[in-house]
Amino acid sequence: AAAEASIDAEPSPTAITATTTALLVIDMQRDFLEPGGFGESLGNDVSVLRTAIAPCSQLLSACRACPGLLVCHTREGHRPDLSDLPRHKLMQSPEGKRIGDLGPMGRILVRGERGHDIIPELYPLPMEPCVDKPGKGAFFSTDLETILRSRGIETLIVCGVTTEVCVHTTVREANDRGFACVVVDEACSSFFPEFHRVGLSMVKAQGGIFGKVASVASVVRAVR
Ligand code: TIU
Repeated sequence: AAAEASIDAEPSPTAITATTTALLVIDMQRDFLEPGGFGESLGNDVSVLRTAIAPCSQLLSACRACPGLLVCHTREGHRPDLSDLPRHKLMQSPEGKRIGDLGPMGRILVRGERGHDIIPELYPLPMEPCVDKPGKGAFFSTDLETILRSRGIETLIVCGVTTEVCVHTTVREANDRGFACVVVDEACSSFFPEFHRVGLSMVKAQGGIFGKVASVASVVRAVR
């Protein structure tokens, strides 16, 4: 298992050590991946996001099998009293389908509801931290940085949804905080395939301005 290994990434390889590396699985929640949730309430077809599930599952299995490698999950959502919900975010969805409204999976994007939780295929194990975040970035208003620093994490392998929103925002936040990021192409997805493609191009342009991009296969090879 990756005592020291290299991920074949673009624009250049990334050296990793298992004990200073974390897999960060972003927002693989029913609210984004199943009909009747937050993603659909914003006018999106959720089916395209589901292409990321199998690749995320492959990554998760490989990383769980790598001794010392931290697996961490995030969920976007709000307090039941909606006291952490900005008004503009509330007003983004049409009336009746707003955050906090009752949908087929419970109250939309509210913590503790069925729709807010991680899909069963990728459900966190008891010892895997799951960070609840009110925003798009996983560092804003959360203890993710504390969790990563206390473990001495230096590199993040990032997957989840959506590429240009929560994945991008999180990677930008992480990069500025000194974490090297590797975004895993097929294990991320967007409601807009073009945004996925261009989003990843943005990450790896200019010598890797926010991070690097790798395939599932190259990450699996490195952690084996
Ligand atoms: N998790 C995440 O990306 N939240 C979003 O709201 N994404 C959209 O693309 N709307």
